[in-house]
Amino acid sequence: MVGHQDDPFYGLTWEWELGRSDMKECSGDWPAVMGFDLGGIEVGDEKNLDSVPFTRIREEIIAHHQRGGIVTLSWHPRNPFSGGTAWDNQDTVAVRSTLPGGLQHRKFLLWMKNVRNFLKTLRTNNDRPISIIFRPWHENNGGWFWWGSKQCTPNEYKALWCMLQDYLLSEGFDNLVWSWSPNLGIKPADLDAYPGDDRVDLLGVDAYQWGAEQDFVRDLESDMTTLTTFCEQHHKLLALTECGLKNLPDPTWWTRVLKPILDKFPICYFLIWRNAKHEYFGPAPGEKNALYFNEMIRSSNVMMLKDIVK
Ligand code: BMA
Repeated sequence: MVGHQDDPFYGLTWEWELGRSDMKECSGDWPAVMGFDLGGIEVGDEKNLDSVPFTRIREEIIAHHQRGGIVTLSWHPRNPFSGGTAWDNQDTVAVRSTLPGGLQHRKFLLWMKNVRNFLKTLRTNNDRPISIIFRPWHENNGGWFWWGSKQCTPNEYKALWCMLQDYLLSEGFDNLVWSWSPNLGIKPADLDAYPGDDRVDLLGVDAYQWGAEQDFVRDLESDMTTLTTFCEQHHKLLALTECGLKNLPDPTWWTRVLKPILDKFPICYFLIWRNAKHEYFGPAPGEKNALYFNEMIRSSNVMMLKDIVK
């Protein structure tokens, strides 16, 4: 399945217009999967870290579910220790501070409650909870978030994961598909932070082509090989939980670079990152890459919304 982050909120040439989507406008269909982010919900903000009102996020989650689509949520919470952003990676105490006995534990309980309160409102028109692929604490093997592997130990990371999960489970959420996704370049030691078979349903990797194409291909094939084996052995779902080539300098990237890799692995979706003006990752009408995107989605193993709604 094809996914797109923040698909219905903004595109290359527009913002906040209802009913629009760059992907739909160049392909005729919605992505099968839509990704949204909860960053900012923890402190009671009305808009998320990318200026999307949470009321809009709720409406689009419900709309996408009602049309038969799949929703995935990430969360880039602020640094509970410093008050900085999720990228405030200067200290090595932030994770520990959230845990029971930690200085920020009480504050973090409130933050989790704000997440809970939002998740509780994600219900169908006939009042049933909407299934969500929930993907907190991602890219932890990088050193850029306060929950990164340079910022906390694997045990602290797992304690953070479990605290959030146990809280939401105790609040009755049985509609969350728990997704764990390190960043491209997975090393054996990174699996020390894997929260456990009883705590993860779907594994993935976040993989962008920032540098040379051959490095991206080599690294993604290597990580996907590792994860495919892991998922087979542990009976988990596999996805490419974030991906993209920023601003698509090579319009043929979809069919020439990405698709041949995807074809080799049993992934259930790939989530293309957002189309913001200063950095876009998906196709848009009038862009040359849209031709190649459309060619990619014409393949029988690539599914947009209409392909999954029968
Ligand atoms: C990053 C960038 C940021 C954005 C963040 C959360 O990859 O796109 O601009 O704030 O994701 O969506």
